[in-house]
Amino acid sequence: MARRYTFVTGTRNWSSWSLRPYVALRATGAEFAEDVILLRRPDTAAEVAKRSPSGRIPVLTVHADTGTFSVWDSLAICETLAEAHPEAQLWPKEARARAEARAVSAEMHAGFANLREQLPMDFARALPTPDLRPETKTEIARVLTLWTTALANSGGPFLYGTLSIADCMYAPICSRFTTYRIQMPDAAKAYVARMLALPALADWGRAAQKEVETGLA
Ligand SMILES: N[C@@H](CCC(=O)N[C@@H](CS)C(=O)NCC(=O)O)C(=O)O
Repeated sequence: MARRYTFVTGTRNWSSWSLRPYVALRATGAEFAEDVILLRRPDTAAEVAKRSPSGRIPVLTVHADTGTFSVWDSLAICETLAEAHPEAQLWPKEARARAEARAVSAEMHAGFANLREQLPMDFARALPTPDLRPETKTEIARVLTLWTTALANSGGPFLYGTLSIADCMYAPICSRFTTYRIQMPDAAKAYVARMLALPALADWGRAAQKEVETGLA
């Protein structure tokens, strides 16, 4: 069945929740149109409300042969894509790796509140490291342990071998650690470099850079 998508995203420089399913969508190779809503504007909430029942973006609209429907929330969008594109293998093939990939994805989706607040995504900028709270340091350490353990167990190049939803969920963290010059062990540094070199992230970075240069972000 031919499917086409419309992906509703926020300002690329800031919208970390949009980046996650964007990487998954690109991994499917499917064609899609982008609908960009500028964040931090007086009309942002109204524009989002027109497209999202939760009042949050991202949203993926699926134009299927059987009709059109929308799915909101980053992780739900990734799951929908995994189901629609089994050939992309967005979850690892092996049961234990798949279980762990799901656990770390859920951990990212539900947690790391201090890290997210103190190191907001600002994709195209390089900024000084803020004075990190102890809770933020603990969360950074957890991410680094999680990455290095997964990479050591799988042998890489991505967390569970080939690119999976777990990598998509941590893509904005790769950007944040770069923006705020967070110290990392070599294995984590190499992983971040591999992630940022993906065509999807390079394209996102170019769009973010343009937003910064034109005063949109
Ligand atoms: N749990 C949601 C969080 C989505 C979220 O917070 N999105 C932000 C943009 S990154 C948003 O919609 N903000 C609306 C606004 O700023 O008015 C998800 O995983 O998609």
